[in-house]
Amino acid sequence: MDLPVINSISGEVAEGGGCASHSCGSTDDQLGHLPEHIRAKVHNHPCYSEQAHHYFARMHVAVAPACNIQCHYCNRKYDCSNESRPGVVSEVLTPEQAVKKVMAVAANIPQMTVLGIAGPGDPLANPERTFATFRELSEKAPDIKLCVSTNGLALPESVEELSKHNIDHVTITINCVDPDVGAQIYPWVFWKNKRIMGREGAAILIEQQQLGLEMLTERGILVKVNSVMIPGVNDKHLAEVSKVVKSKGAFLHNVMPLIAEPEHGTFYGLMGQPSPTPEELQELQDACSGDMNMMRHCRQCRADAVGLLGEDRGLEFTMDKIEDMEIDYPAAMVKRAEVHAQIAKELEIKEQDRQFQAQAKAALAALQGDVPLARPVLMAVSTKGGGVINEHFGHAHEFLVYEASPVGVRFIGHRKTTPYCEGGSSCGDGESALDETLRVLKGCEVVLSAKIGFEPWAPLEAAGIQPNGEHAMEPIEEAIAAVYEEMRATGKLDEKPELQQKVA
Ligand code: CLF
Ligand code: SF4
Repeated sequence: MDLPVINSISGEVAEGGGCASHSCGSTDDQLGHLPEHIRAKVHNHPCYSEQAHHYFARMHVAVAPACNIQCHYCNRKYDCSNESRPGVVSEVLTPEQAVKKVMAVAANIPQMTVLGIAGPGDPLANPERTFATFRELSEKAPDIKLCVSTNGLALPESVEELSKHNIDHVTITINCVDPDVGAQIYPWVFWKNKRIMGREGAAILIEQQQLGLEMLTERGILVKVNSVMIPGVNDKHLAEVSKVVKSKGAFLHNVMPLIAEPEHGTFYGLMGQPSPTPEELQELQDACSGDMNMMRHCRQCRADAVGLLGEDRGLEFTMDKIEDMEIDYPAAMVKRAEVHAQIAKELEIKEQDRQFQAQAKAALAALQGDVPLARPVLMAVSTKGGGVINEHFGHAHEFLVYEASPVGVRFIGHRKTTPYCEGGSSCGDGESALDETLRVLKGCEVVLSAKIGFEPWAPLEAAGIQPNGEHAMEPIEEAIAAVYEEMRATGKLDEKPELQQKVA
């Protein structure tokens, strides 16, 4: 039995990979429900399409140092936590340096399709630097999508300028639509040359965010809303936020976990504000998904991130290395177009294959009657990208978690870990790294990797997680569906996952 893949953008079950009920001819099964002009905007944007993030990369340039508000999860020493992990610092670039860096990366990583400005402060609180970068890039590298992430305070006054530079993707961090909740998140905002404190400041911020959102959607600009889930502060409120932003035309909602550690020196970190658990985050994302398309693959990347989501190739492109690079961008554009066409073809073949298998499954089900209901199973996968299982268990910095059930395979989220072994046979602190991996895989019953060494095998089994290296280089969803079917056929779905409960 091949399972359908559930649309992680719409939440709908997409038979045969999404296109069975739409004559879309799409190369991206998850985007099949979207109109053609929207699909053209998101099919190769790694944040706006879960499917795209396996193939296409993004980069950020840190050109925007100043900020016009204060968030309780932010320490000014670090990057803007609205779009990145707190506790990382990016080197601030001039617009000229940033343009050079973007062109160098685009020439060397043809899969890089999107340039985002996301900090280290707020891009729209630094309009000259941000727009100088966008202006020059839209002229010199017209094949790169431009993207910006903002707290929204200066958004309404920037919408006209954003439209001029052909910016199709804007992220607004909206943590609340109620000033009483906002007063617990934002101690002040800087508005019309004055610092406005507490509830009054939060009310101004909310008003500007909502106005900016409406102005952008009126112009057809795709808006993603980021919200930081802060347990006890806005966790009960974010479903309402989802409803409101959806009603105003937001395309996607990304609920991210608060990261608050004392060593980051943030207000929340120092006062011991708890972060949500993966289960709490998933529960909220599921609750919001009834009203909104949810993003679940965000990596909270840094303001100078380079590469596929989840990887950071920034060290290959430091300014001293870039200074020595000769870049022939017209030639690079030809190469980039070839690579993009190649990926599109690969996706199309995968899509046809999925559709074929789904049709075969539907025909079989019609002959056999209804498939009996079985319990859902969480499975973890290690991948380096490309939508296939191609990472060794011991090298994985993160695992992607999927849920397989009788209605399909759906992406749940990612969980970071310390690689059990960076390679070779001498894994100095491999033991504790394995403990960490066992902890982060809590709730998963299977882990699929390109290869799993002998040593972690027994501890994984003892923790109730079945290691599986039989699907190396296979497409992720297909492999998961095959394992789930095998579990069903061998009666494993009738058993309770008792060992998992022991680990928990
Ligand atoms: Fe960057 Fe943000 Fe654009 Fe993406 S990131 S500005 S929309 S190109 Fe993406 Fe990174 Fe999550 Fe942001 S994974 S932090 S959502
Ligand atoms: Fe920090 Fe970003 Fe908030 Fe500004 S908007 S205070 S940089 S997290």
